[in-house]
Amino acid sequence: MKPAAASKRSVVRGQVKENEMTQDDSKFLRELPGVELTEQHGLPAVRVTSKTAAGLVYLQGAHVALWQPAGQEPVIWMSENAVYAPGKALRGGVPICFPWFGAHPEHQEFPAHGFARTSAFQYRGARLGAAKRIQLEFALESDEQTRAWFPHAFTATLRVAFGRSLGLEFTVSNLDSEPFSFEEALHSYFAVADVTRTQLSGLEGARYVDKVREQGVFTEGPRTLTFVAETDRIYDSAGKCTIDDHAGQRTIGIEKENSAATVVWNPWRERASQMPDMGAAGWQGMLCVESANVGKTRVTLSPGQSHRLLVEVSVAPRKAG
Ligand code: TA6
Repeated sequence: MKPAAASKRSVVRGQVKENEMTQDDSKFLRELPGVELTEQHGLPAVRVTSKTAAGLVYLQGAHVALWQPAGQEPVIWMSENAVYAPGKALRGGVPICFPWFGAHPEHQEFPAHGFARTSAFQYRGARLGAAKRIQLEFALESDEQTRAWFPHAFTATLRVAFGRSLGLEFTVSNLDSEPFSFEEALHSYFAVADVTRTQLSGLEGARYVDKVREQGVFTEGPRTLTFVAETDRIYDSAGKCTIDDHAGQRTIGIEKENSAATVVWNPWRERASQMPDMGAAGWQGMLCVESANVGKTRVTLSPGQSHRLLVEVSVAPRKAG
């Protein structure tokens, strides 16, 4: 990684494959057909309704809570028992974990998974992108409150593109005069018809830390993953993953850029029963596959540098077999 003196637009960790969200220089508009500022469950949100998809993003946490391409069941899972209240993390959707993942390393009393997911983002507007995807932009800027937890000047921006595919682009910029490090994850909950009949491919042969087995380090075997018990793993993996949802007869493809770790999580029956916002049967209908930079893959930014994490999600009918 190049040290300091980089321009504000420089991006760390090698070449970013540009997508239409990063290439597009057009402005985000306050008003666009199919985009509505609204309130849902008492929280401010932006709703997208187009021929290709429906979407919903809460301003709290820039939390994507719905992506439903036309003719499909929702692809992003949201708990029926989620608690919607200011400052309370929502169960489901795509929580943004930033600037740390899990518990804070020194201050256990700080919010789990960082403060981004419970902070109010600004809505900056919408625009129509390539393939008729409606793009939204949300931003969080450091202030007195964030400095109490993370003493650095930064901006964090989420761009979301709703269409037949879902695009997510999370950018962190260092506006400080000192370098800083952070962890990040787009903690995506995907909807599956039955997790016990779901396979995940793309992690074969990858090393992982298993939180369920005392943080032990293991190497994944040559087969696709199946799910039979609580799963909570951080894989060294920058590649594509595919969820094969047998019961739902569809596959969900998750491609990413600038993410060196993939977190896979399902709490399973017992742990889920201790999580009131998960709902009794909720765990069976979800699988978290999270695009992350955590632990040893945390990101360090020099003053003026930015880091961009890109995720593209697609859905397709399952091929027999
Ligand atoms: O990403 C997996 C994980 O870190 C798990 O350890 C699990 O606790 C989960 O996130 C949910 O965390 P939350 O703070 O949302 O309850």
